[in-house]
Amino acid sequence: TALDANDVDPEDAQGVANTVVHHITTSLARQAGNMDTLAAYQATALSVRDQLIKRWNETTTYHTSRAPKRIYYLSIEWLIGRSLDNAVLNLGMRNTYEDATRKLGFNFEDLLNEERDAALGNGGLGRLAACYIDSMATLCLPGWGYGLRYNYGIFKQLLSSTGEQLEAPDPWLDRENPWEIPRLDVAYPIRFYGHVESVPNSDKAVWQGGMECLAVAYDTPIPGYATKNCANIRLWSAKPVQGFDLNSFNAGNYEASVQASSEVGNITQVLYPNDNMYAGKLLRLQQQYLWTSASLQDILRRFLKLDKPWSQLSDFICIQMNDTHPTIAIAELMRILVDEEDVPYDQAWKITTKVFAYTNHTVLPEALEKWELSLFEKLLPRHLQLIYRINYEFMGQVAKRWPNDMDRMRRMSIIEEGTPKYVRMAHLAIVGSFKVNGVAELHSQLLQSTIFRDFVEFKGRDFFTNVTNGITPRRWVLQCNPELAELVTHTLGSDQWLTNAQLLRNLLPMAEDVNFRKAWDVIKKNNKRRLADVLEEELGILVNVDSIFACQIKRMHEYKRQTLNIFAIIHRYMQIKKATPEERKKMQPWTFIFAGKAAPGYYIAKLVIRLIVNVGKVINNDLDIGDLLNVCFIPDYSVSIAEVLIPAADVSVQISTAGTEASGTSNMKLAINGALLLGTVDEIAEDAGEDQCFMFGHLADQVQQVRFNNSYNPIPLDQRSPELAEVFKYIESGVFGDAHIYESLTKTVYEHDYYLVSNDFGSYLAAQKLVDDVWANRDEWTKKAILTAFAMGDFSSDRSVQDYADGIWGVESERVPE
Ligand code: DL6
Repeated sequence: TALDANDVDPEDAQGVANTVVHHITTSLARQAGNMDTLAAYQATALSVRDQLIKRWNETTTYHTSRAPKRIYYLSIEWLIGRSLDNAVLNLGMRNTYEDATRKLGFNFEDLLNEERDAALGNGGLGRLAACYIDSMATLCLPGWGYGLRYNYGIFKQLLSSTGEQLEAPDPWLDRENPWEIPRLDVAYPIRFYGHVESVPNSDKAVWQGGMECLAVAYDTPIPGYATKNCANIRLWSAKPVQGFDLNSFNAGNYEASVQASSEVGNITQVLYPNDNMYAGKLLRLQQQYLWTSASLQDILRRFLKLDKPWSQLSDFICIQMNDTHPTIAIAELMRILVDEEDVPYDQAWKITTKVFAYTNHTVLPEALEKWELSLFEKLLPRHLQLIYRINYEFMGQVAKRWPNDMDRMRRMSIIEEGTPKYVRMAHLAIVGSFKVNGVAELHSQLLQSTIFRDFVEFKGRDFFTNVTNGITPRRWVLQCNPELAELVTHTLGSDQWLTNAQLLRNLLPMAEDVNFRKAWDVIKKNNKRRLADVLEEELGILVNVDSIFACQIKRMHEYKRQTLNIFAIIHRYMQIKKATPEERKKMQPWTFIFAGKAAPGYYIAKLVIRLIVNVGKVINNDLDIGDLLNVCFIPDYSVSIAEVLIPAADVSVQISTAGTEASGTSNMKLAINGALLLGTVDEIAEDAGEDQCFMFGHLADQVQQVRFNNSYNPIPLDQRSPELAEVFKYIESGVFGDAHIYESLTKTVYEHDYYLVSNDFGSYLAAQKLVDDVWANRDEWTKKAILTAFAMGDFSSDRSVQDYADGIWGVESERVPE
């Protein structure tokens, strides 16, 4: 009987079943005849994990022997979701595991549902990292991800009976996590606070005292698709250096004896639940430093084994910073080189600035990280000294280039003057990197013409670049929409599109093929039924599967304008109520689906959820309107929920104020699954063709002027948008509950309307009307959906990651031999 992963034939279901039974009796210490679905899931996961570890070891050995340049992707968030289905698909063992678990009396789908999501992220940024590591493994790039092992991921979102968001903890590690490998022997010391003593006649200093703790490694192997290569995400957990203080314990003071340990444990306790909004909390800076310092120590330890001089560091290492969260790594590398490795300051700076590259994910000012200087100095005194020196040299260069331009110096400085003073992390990231990129064409252009304009003049245009985001077609088609994947593979005659998504373009002519369209419609309908069942079971809402499923699934944020959508829904409801039976017959049925979390402290975003839920209650219970309109808010949005929602969508609602959404990746997932884009400016509209999309609203270069007018030359709402004024009156009449509740929300629009909700309302309604018209001709609709989906090849994360590898990282594929 084969029990060792090395001996299992990937197609031998019985052999695989034996490995599962082996884990039930040994790892889980249970009777094989007495296991529930949870135990069966756990044993199956452990069996799959054996396969991953085998590949992980082979990859590590191979890469060590080849000593290639490596890429390290530093991301404070990793929104991985579930791993079992993805792993068996990437290993090419999905069918074998399905058969094996059937032999043991289980339905594989049931096992999949036992898994908890690894929800170590807020939204787009963390999910992007997860897609990128999948692509790095699939492209066989020698690379690892580094992050934090939060004991609690993003909070669970509950809804009160009045529609308010409530937050509960997400104790995802309460059950054993079969996907991680604890590396208790890989632990690095981390210091906080303390004081600095300078070393005379040298750049060096000695940082000592304060609080010391350990960062301990936990590895999550990430298998590539159709390759033996397996990447790794190394997550750090904070541990006290000593379990407890024995002296206090012996003196009978138990509380004091464990105090240090609980303080340290707090550092990696919980993920900050803020998306596109920075928190400014000491604990967050502790997280950032623990993570980046441990990662750097780990990276440099591997480099030192190569026995190369420091001057060659950038020949072997590239570090990609996913947003500014890891920027302190720049100062940390300087500290290690100067203070610990005796490298002179100037040389250390040359080495450091060839290693780091920085990706910016937002132009929103409220999301740009800046640390209060006094807090920074207290926690990381040596790093602040180094940042002062970096800034001093940098300001010198600016002054040389633009003498007496104090205003420019003030704008560009890493230190923001004022009371209080701040350390601007984006400025440090730019000054310390060799390349900076935005995440979509428009976003990268806006970065260069707005927040980083001075830096473009200083560094030159080539320093800034664009790498458009992407999503993995393995999880976002093969795994979540197996019927569509099968249709594509069958029609193309091969599954190579899964690693070369550009091949999808070859299917564009199928839009004209009536049989293909029929097959397409059947799949969409099946996916819609699957979602409708969930809506009925979970929310008790019966929806019409022949209605237009319009999905807006993303974090709740004013700039994303869920407001525009819910106000337009109310408008539609009012129109239906007014319509005669004859007019109603001509109307198209819609089901609007929302999902997304609001940051716990974001009052307005939470109010929008409340409005959506309460509007839904009224509309869904109004028998008079039949099934012309439904509104669903699915609580606790997660990667797993997205996997059910996305294949079922007809319309992808992407209606952020133009220029505010850096890239938006839900749109890519929705489009590749055949949802038509209803939105403001978006790069994917270029590939899909604007004719396939429903675009509306002011453009990015008009926004500033409109904003200015809204604030300084305001005209009353009933003139700006009579339709919206009517909607507000309706809300104020109390139809959706006590009108006072929503006053602060409507006030944001009545007054300065920073996000142009009123200015874009009319054109949004007009765009929905166009959707209605096309839906009336179902054949045309299906053609557009097919043309959209198969034009999405460019938005594969394989393309994005290859762009990074070629244009920024300078790393090459190192495929483990078969
Ligand atoms: O690049 C990934 C993702 C984009 O798709 C979204 O458009 C953007 O809003 C998001 N940005 C952030 C910024 N966060 N911080 N800090 O999450 O990045």
